[in-house]
Amino acid sequence: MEESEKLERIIEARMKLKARFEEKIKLTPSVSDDRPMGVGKTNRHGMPNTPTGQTITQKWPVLDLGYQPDVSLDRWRLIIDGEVENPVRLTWDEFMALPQTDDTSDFHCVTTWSKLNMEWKGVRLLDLAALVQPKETASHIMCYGYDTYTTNVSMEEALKPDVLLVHTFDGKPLAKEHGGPVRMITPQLYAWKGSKWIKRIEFLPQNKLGFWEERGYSNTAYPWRNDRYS
Ligand SMILES: Nc1nc2c(c(=O)[nH]1)N[C@H]1C(S)=C(S)[C@@H](COP(=O)(O)O)O[C@H]1N2
Ligand SMILES: [Mo]
Repeated sequence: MEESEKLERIIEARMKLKARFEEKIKLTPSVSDDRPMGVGKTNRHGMPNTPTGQTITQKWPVLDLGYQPDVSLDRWRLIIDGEVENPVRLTWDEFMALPQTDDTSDFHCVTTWSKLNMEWKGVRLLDLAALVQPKETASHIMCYGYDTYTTNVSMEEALKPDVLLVHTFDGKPLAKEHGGPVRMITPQLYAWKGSKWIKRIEFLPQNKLGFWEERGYSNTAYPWRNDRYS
């Protein structure tokens, strides 16, 4: 298939997915709550920039399972499978040939630090979904990291336009300690929902708990509801 034709297909599938999840996305807490818990100026999503219980930091702390996998670009692969019409196993070059998005967003860690206005570049989860075409039965994704980490996200959260698989932060390749070469970010959920060193995204027909979710952290992780634990 021609590159231009491939892109057109992704754009068409993206529009369809957006329409399919539009109503559900509107009903998510970080879009619909009219009394969000938090303080500070209104952020780009209409929420107070500092969710309740959070403190702004300028530094960027590192959290991991005690192991930072080393993934070279030639060995890097991204598998997207499960409840999809068109499973893929992308190489680095194939990933970088997908539509690229620049976005500025905030990062809220459940351990109470938030870092604001982070400048990212990467591929929207929405565009990856458009590529693989989730079946009607898909309701959640499970993300897997090269370090064995897992975390689950509902489709209506995952398909928001600021959920990205990022490879660039502040104009530079994402550092290994922060999940480089590629990690996911979830600005409207606590940051543990974004897998560092992401390796696989599995579309699921029902919810399933990830690493922290199985250990007492919230399934849903809404910062403006102080939704930290289950
Ligand atoms: N693969 C993987 N992803 C992960 C983690 C991890 O241990 N492994 N930790 C999570 C947690 S708890 C947080 S707060 C953020 C931290 O990202 P940072 O280390 O870049 O600040 O990554 C999340 N993603
Ligand atoms: Mo965290």
